[in-house]
Amino acid sequence: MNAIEKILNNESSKIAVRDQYDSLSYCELNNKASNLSSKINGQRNVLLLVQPGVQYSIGFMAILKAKCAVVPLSPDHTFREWKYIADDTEAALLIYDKQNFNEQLVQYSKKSLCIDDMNLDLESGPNDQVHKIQPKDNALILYTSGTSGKPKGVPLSYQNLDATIKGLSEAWAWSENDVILNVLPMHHTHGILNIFLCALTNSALCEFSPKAKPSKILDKLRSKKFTVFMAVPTIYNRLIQEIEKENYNSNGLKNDLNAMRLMVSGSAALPVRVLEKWKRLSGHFLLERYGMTEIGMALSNDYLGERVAGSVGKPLPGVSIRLINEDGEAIDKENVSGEIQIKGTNVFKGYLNNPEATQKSFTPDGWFKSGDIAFRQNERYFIMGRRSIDIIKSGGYKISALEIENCLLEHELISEAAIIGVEDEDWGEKIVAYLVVKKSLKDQDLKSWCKNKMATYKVPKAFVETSRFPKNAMGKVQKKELKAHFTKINSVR
Ligand code: MCA
Ligand code: AMP
Repeated sequence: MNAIEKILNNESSKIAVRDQYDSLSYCELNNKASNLSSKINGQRNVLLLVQPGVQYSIGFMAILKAKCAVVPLSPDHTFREWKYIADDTEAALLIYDKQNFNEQLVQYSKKSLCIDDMNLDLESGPNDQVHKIQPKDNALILYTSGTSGKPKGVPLSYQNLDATIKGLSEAWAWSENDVILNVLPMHHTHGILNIFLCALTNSALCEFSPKAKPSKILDKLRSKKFTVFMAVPTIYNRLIQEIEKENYNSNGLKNDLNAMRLMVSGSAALPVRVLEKWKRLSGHFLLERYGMTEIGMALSNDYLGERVAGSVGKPLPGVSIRLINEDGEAIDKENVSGEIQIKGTNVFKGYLNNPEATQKSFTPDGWFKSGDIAFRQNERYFIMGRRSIDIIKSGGYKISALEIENCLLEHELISEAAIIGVEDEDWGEKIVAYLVVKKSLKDQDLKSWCKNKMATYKVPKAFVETSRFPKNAMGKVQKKELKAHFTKINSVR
């Protein structure tokens, strides 16, 4: 049975999802989702703008039961960003909750349903039907930043989701006894696929605590209720700071985390410094893995075997990996770096409405080109960085330099803009804007201007005004020089 079929047909009375307000058993979740799905029929791609939690789970499953694709929207985005996705997916329906009501978006959507206003408790029949899926149909459309500016739609079929979920279930020994704490956003792979869908496929319990502060996450983790936790490196780094600030007794902490069987880090490089500190304080050797929106998960350290600091491990079940050098040849030696390319049922078919980007992203023989550079040592992969300087990873979010530059150029006083990612202890990489301006601008005014146009996590953390950019003979901005300049002015300060 496909992983999603397993979820949609689970009639058990075991608790499936919980948040600060409510909890639902698998049977209740499926009943409510069936009731909601009867209002969705006929649409194709459905926007879901609901706070991560029980209502989100109902909305998500209802859309799948209606045989539509879920298009999750981030509550942190602006109308402009939502509109782009609504247009690109030609979504005919928006499901939202009261907390995220946005008049502009509701008016813009052809049809909308407020999930909080609906009576989903009716005794109804639709869930009597065994829910069957078509493996090649799209189940989910996620958006990822690209090198060409606008975010790209990544349609994932049931088959794609199934491959990653089954691979992770086997590799990480998921079971119905698991209880996972989910603090991640629910419009990206890490929160949706690795946490939510893996938990539900395995009849485990997923508890949502969106945007929890480090102290709250720690309290939850110490409650001994949870067996699995997954987060991005920024979150582990902040937990460490919180532990150090509060002077926690590390033996007490280790004892409190006894019930935890697996702690995972991913979405960005985990600094070895963070891994080691976390191990010392918590007793847990973080399991690092590597994935991408387009491919789900590809590489993982061993659950039971040895884990290696700084490595993302070996290919997950069903995933083929190869490294390719700059001449397009496969590298068969260890310790030689090249681009990671991926093949497997987990890999998507192509970007939404973007055959050109799709063509550029696959080799003629069907391997997906990740753009990440790695080498192999003792069968394990080590990520060295990305091919493009214009893709920035900040706090686990992938951010396109070009998208922010294009936006900044809409400002009447900005003539040139260059976005760079600079190393940062908290964010991994921090976004910095270099600007050539017609008149000097205050950082605060620029930040406020940006916040009307883009999610706050994309807003540059620092602005540097300059009279001209270093450029090569072709007129291309030399971003490495800007990075070096930023490091220099900050070491002087
Ligand atoms: C929030 N801000 C950020 C970020 N998050 N700025 C840069 N990068 C970020 N990631 C902004 C806030 O809007 C705020 O702006 C200011 O920074 C301070 O926010 P703070 O309260 O410190 O942040 P937070 O709200 O606590 O969020 C930090 C976070 C969050 C919890 C680390 O960024 C997060 O949930 N990241 C996870 C993203 C994720 O799930 N990625 C997986 C993608 P202001 O002060 O101006 O209001 S999937 C993926 O990558 C692949 C498939 C994979 O392998 O998993
Ligand atoms: P996204 O497309 O937002 O899902 O982000 C995928 C990208 O995150 C990958 O292409 C990598 O650059 C990065 N990434 C994910 N996991 C790791 C990891 N463990 N170490 C380094 N980079 C990672």
